[in-house]
Amino acid sequence: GCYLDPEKAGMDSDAVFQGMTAHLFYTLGKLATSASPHDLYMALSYAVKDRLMTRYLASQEVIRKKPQKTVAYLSAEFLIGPQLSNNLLNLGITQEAEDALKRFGIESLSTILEVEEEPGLGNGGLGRLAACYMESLASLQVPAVGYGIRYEFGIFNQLIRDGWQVEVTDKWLKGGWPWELPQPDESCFVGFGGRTESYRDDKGNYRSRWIPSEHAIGVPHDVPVLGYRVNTCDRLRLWRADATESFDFYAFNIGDYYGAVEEKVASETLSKVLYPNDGTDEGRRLRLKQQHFFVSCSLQDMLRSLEKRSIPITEFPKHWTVQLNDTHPAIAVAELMRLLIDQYQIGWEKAWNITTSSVAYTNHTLLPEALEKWDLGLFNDLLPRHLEIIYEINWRFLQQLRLRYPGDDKILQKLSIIDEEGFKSVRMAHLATIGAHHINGVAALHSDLIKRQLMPEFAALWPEKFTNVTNGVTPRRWVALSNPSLSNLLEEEVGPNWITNMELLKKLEEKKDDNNFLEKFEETKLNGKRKLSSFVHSKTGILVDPSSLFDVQVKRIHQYKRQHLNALQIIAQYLRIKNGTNKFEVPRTIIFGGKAAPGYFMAKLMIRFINGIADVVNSDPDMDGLLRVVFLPDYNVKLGEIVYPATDLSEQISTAGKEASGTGNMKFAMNGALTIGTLDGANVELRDLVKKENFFLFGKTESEIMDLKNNNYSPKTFINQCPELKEVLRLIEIGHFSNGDKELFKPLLNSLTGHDPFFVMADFEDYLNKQDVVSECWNNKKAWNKMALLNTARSGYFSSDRSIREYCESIWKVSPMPVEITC
Ligand code: 26M
Repeated sequence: GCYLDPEKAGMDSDAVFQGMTAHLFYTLGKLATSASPHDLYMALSYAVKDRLMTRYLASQEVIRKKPQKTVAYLSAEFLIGPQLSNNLLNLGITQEAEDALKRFGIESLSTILEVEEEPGLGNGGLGRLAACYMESLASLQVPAVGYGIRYEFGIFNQLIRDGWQVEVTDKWLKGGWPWELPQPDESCFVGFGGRTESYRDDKGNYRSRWIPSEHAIGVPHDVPVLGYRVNTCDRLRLWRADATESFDFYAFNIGDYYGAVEEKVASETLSKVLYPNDGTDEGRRLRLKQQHFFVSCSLQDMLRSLEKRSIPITEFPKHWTVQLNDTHPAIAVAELMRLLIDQYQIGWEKAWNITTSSVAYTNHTLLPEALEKWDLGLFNDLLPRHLEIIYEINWRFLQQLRLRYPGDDKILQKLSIIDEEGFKSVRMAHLATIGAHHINGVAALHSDLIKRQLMPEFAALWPEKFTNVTNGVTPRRWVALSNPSLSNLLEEEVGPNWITNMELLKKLEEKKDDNNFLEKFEETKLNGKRKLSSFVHSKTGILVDPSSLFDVQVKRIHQYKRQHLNALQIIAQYLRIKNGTNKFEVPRTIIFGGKAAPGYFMAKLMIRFINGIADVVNSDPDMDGLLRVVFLPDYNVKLGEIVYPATDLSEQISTAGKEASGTGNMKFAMNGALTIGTLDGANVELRDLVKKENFFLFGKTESEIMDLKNNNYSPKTFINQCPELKEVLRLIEIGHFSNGDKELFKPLLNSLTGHDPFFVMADFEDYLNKQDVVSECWNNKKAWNKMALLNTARSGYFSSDRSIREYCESIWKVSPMPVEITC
């Protein structure tokens, strides 16, 4: 029963042209003669979506007919980026689309790709990881559903005004978004608030019943996720919150029309906006509502899929494996228990068995301020039945602990789901750890620190639960799509299969001393740098030289990521040039990009600081040809695609032990950038893979940082030992980068010279010295190119295909299931 109209399914340029023409006319109501680039973008996207449908429906049928375990990836964020280019690539019709566009008078596909709005449904690393994982799941032909929230407003757009960040609402849906399929017939009903009641069932057992005071409806909006050159097309199911009509009838009847409309508006705000916090938990009520909303819809959806196929609910773990992307969806543990016990009348033991054999949890952070806790009062208010269930889970867990550690109340307090100190709260990481069969960190060092520092007692209790899956990124988007010039060279050299088997790039090692090849490799980089240079000029008016060393730090702005360490180093270089003491005449362009959480004052001040330095440096003729500083506004996926291929030096300079993994580091290395970095997150593994002589290491190790912390770390000691650092700090203090304003950067200076919580002062000198080594290397272009090539050749391990294979084998126990198209 599948539909194969050539205009909808044909893969040649003629069919694509016909498809576009039909969509322009019938879907968009436009004549080809008056179509704007946006119209053509829409028409091409609809034509591409038609071609996804055959594969999408065939994939859903395969799962329905030959039931096998499906991965449910639960994430509050999916930062999927632009869709058109990726779908063209995975379908294999990029050239055909280009040819079709020519017939509409469009010379280059990129003019059409540029008008696509990207859905910013994530903050940064965690959301982007979820998107890479969906793409790899489909490419590996694994049945999977991504479950999340269809925020009406994604991460804010960032403007820079007078050097400060200004946030602007992201209205990504305004021009229409062609990639989603609303499925209102599969909507779900979700309750909030109210109270519980106990009653006796037919068998005389006491049970609890939840009577919510509010409801919302979740309407699924499905985004097809096609794998690379395969028929598997998985589903990203994003829930939009809608108002409930029926429950307001009472209010309507007694005449409270406006009251009823108010509740309607309130439930629609549920999926209104993404919280832009990335790393700090604010404990907001609406955020918990969002989490419960999408988790409840998703679990109901999974249970319903069993019912539809008449599979007993007790077989849930055979059909679904549920992965929690951080604790944001951790309420799933309680919600699945509630659904099994209250809706399906399954007993506690059996329900707990089902829950713990299907749920697994990925931790993404050790930072205490990022660990989610919910005030007990707030939690009880919003989810009273869930709190009862959590108490029961906790009581049984604590009983187990009492047996193992008789009389040790300390350990009970420490591991309890309920934090009894100060304001009582629910610790979501504990709930997730107790309810999951596996808990994994996202890089070797991070997973090790989870066991040693974050949850040593849990790890001792359940050593077999704790594991590592090092993050990865998809080579389709981050090399093939974003870096066509490098991709062509790779294909010439190792054949086309590197795109799905990145380990093939190892073959490039043979070319490491081949001058001719190294020059070609360098040329691909230069192409990327030319592209970025013209982008920088168009967005900031700054002229940068594509032959200079492009030194880049793009990521969310955070103190632990230490953009200010980079900034201080720039000032030191500036001073050296001013004093005539700079050793290496290496022209550098230092580029920053990233958003600060709107309520994170220090991060916003760091942006202002970088822009203050940029103003001074870029307007000083002494810096011409030697130093340029650029803050690129509004860093996002689209901009990342321009930045990674254009980078010579990747800055991965977080305080050791703080960055769980990092994934930008991997994208840079694949694209032939060298890394200057600390032994943090996945940098550790990156350095091992590319070999230490091809990585610029600096800074204290995690254990050295711990020692400093335990021995009353004093930044002053380090400042006093380093005259250059003193000079740098003095220059800031006198207002050199703030037009004489001595107050502006005081909070930053005070933090660095006072407590210096992220050990910037401790690592400064080593960092500065390592930057000299970088410059020295740059002066030997052949040696540099060789190192860069070895980075590309040895970074195959960081393909998300490898990560997903590991999840499939060791955590999910699922295998690929090819999809055939039979019509
Ligand atoms: C929490 C509460 C309220 C609102 C927002 C949040 C929140 C949102 C996103 C907290 C953290 C969020 O993301 C954290 C994150 O992106 N972590 C990063 O995950 C990457 C993928 O594993 C790692 O590579 C990074 O090292 C890690 O910082």
